[in-house]
Parts: sequence; structure tokens; C-alpha cells
Amino acid sequence: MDDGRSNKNRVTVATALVRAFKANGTRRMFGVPGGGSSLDLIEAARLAGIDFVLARHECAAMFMAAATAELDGSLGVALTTKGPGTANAANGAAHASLDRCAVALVTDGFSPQVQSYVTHQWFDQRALLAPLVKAHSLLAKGDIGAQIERLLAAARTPRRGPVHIELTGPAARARIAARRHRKFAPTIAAAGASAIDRARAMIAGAKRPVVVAGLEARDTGVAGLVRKLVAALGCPALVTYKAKGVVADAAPQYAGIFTGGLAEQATVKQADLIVLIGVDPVELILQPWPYAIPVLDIGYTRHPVHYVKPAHGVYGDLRRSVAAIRPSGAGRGWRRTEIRKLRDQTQGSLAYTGSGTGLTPQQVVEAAALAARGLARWPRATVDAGAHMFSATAFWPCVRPNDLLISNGLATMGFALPAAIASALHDPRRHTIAFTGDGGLLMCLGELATAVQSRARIVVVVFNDGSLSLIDIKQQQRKLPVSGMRWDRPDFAAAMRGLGYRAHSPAGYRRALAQAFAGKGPALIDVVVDPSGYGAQLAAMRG
Ligand SMILES: Cc1ncc(C[n+]2csc(CCOP(=O)(O)OP(=O)(O)O)c2C)c(N)n1
Repeated sequence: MDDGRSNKNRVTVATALVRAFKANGTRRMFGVPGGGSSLDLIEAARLAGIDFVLARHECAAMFMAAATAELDGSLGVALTTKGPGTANAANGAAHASLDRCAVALVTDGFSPQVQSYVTHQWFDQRALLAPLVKAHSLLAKGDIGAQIERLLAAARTPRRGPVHIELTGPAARARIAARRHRKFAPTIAAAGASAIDRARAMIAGAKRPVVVAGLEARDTGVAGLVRKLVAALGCPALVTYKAKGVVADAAPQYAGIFTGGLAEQATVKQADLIVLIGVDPVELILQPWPYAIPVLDIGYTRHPVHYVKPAHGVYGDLRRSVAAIRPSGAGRGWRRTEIRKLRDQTQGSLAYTGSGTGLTPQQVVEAAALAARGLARWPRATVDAGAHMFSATAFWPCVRPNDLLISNGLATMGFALPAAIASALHDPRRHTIAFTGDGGLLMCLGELATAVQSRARIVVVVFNDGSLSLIDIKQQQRKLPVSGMRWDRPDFAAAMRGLGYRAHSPAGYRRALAQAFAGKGPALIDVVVDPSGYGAQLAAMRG
């Protein structure tokens, strides 16, 4: 804190903080500001060359920060005011926590002096966010520079997650000694040689191994090694939703998505060893582990709560672990044709026939993929929570890691649009297509204005079924009367007047896609979909 020494070589806490962000790769911050520390941070960021993107809701700002951290491996940053802004950000903090995204959430706070007489907007912000964040600081006392480094290290060390900085205006403006912040690189010890040897022996002894790649396998340097491993083993590779693209959909080994449900069981039940690479148990659905097959678990750390007790675990620097497992013989028990058949069978089980009255969700995704073929770069997809998610994840092909962004650990609605905006800002020359239900879009509709203002190159495709379908079908499965699930289909295209195209027919949808991809800014296609096949699809996916 300010000890009265000369101001030479001294900077405000706000400046020190944004410099540390910048050293950790931050290029833009997202948020909805308040009148206290937010203003100091925005100005310090401007001077440091970090853009501030004004979101319309703090939760969306957190989703944008989290998506940015996933895409460029940097530190995502969001800022909010105190009280309502902090409370609004809480669901975003839950997403960053359960989807393992390195994010600094800087909220305004109340100084002890103000707290002595104020109750307006006050609640214990630290306590609200405590279960969601890895670390917290007021940055008000002690060695502030060291605290900043500790916070950023906590956010960026696997399992990555959010940290909470509760910064009052006076604390942001206090002066501290300037220091050089460096990019934090987590030091993760390599797994022991004997653990690696045993893993190698298990793989060599397996005739029909199957590899399941999870969210940690997206990390730089890891995905390429996973691809080499499955190619050398010639075995089926499944990916979690977040790991789509770690093994490309077009790869001969690609066998589909792994959720812990039913759809993948045809493949996995034929294996004699399940090799989990970077799978975080948060990625799997609420069902017990269905296999009695031995599991080899390779990851950064052992997860204390897991669906399965692995026969063997290799924990440490993931890249080095996967690199060290050089298989000597291929998984002799698998034939390529067999893997292709299993993949087709799994995809086939998710096929969506519908009632013939409108576009099916599968058609919506496949037509978008067809229209995207003409583009110079394959678009990134973002996907919301809901029944449309099954078709979007199964039928949208991915080439590289993070070609598809999704909230899976938290599985929150209202994610796809903000994540698409972050994706477009990260990669302005590449299109992003946001697949969302009408319910999810209604939760973050204001971010369409953010998309327009930031000229984000996004195409929002709304599966407009006038219903919270995923819950609607669960209500029907329980033979309960339909109640509390449906509304009149909103006319989103009208809401997006001047940008939107409403599509009732396959031909109308194809025309809209062509126009949307040809445009430079955001576009929205409001597709009237037939929801009649969701029940069968859910049963095929999860059992
Ligand atoms: C923030 C939030 N609220 C509620 C839920 C529970 N939920 C999961 S899917 C779903 C329905 C989503 O409806 P919609 O966005 O229209 O997509 P659809 O299921 O119709 O494809 C709900 C309510 C959730 N996951 N996240």
C-alpha cells in the first residue's frame, strides 16, 4: 500500500492488475461496470492496450471471459459492480468453475469504512462466490503484487477455475511499487516412471483398447499426441462434448461422443481396456459407470470423486505422460471397418426422424454444415443446453480442439450466444455458429445487441420449438400432464429486424444460411423445428 514514498516506479493497484492480466495473455476484458473500481480498471486497461467489451448481462460477460480463456489459453477477465452485478455473475462463475476455465472475476466491493454504515446493496460477496472460486482477495493489504500472482497462478493451474478479486475504488487507486509480471506457467511434475511403465504394459497387453479423450486433452501439445496414440493403436476413440475435435470426426478412429450414457456402449462394451485421457468426471452424466472393463486413467491429477476406480492411474504433466506412452504394437483386435460400423451405428441411433411437419434438429445441423463447406475456414460452433444439444454435438463435425464450445460441467442455458461473441472476437475472420434453443436464447437475448455492436461474425441458429423441450420430454416420460414448459414460439427474427431470417422450410433455411454466411456481421436464423423426435433421441443417448 501507499507508504508515502515518491510516486516514481509506483503504480495503482488497477494498473498492476491489468499489467498482470496482459502478461498472462489477456487481450480483452468483458463486463458491466459499476461506478467504483470498474472505472479505474477500464481506464488502466485502455492504457495497457486491453479492450473492454461491454456485455448486457454479467453472467454473459463471464461466459465470454471463460470462452476466451478456453480459446487462447490466456486468463479470461470479467468485471462487475458490487451487489446485483456480483450476484448476476455467480452463474458465470459456476460455469468457469465446473467447466475448468481460468477466469479472474473482478467485482467492486465495500471498504470497511463504508461497511460501517451501509446496508444498501451489501451482502457477503465473498461468501456467495466462495464455493465457486479457487481463491479470493481484496487486494487491500500486504504484498499486493504477490497476491495478484498467487491469484493468477490459482486460476491457471489445472484443474483451472475462476478467482474472485473484490476490489473497492479506493483499493484500486492505491499506489504500490511497480513490478514486472510474467506469464504464469504452471509447473506440473511428470508422472513417475513406474506409473508410465505400468500404463504402457497395460496398453501393450490389451487387444481391444478404447481411448476416451476429455477436456484436458484439448491442451496445447496434448491433442496431437492423443491423435498419434489412437492412430498407432488403431483403436476406436471417443471424445467428451468438450473434447470434440481432439480426434477429428473425419478420423478413421473416431467412434463418437462419450457421456457415460447409452449411445457409446455398443463400442465400449467390446473393449478390454478403457483408456481415459484428460477426462474430468465433471464431464459425465448423472448415471453410474456401466462397465466392468479395466480403466487406465491418465490426467493431471487424480479426481477425488469419480464414477470409476481405475485399475491404474497416471497423474502428472499430461503432455509428457501421453508422449511417454509409445505403444509398441497396434491394437490388433480392431479392424477399421468395424470401427466405422460402430460409429455409424451410434450416429444412427441418434438419427432424428420427426413427424414430417417441419425441419428436424438433425436437418438444421446438417444443412448448416453443408452451407459451411463453401467457406474459407470451417466455422466454430457453440452449443447451448437443451434437447437440440444432442443433434448439434452429434452431427456438427469438428476438425480441431475447441471447434465446439459448450457448457458441459455446469450445462447452463444462455451460453451459446455469449460464447459465440467471444469466439468471433478471438478469431474475427472465422465464422462462429451458435446453436441454441429458444429458451436459452431468451435468457441472453440482450447479447444480440452486444453482437451487433461488436460486429461479431456469428450466425445464431435458433431451434425454435416454443418449449423447454429437454424438460418437456422428461415430463412426458414421467407421464405427467404437460404443464409449465411451453410458450408461443417467439419471433426472434422480428427481434433481430434487419439481421434475421425466419425459416419455415428446408429451402428457406438453406437460403437464410447462404445469406447469413455471406454477410460480414451477426445474423440470426429462427428455425421453426419439429420437436417430436426428442424423446427417442434422449433415450438413445442416455438410456
Ligand atoms: C440456467 C439454466 N436453467 C435451467 C436449466 C434446466 N434446463 C436444461 S435444458 C432446459 C430446456 C432448454 O430449453 P431450450 O433452450 O428451448 O432448448 P430445447 O430443450 O427446447 O432444445 C432447461 C430448462 C439449465 N440447464 N440452465
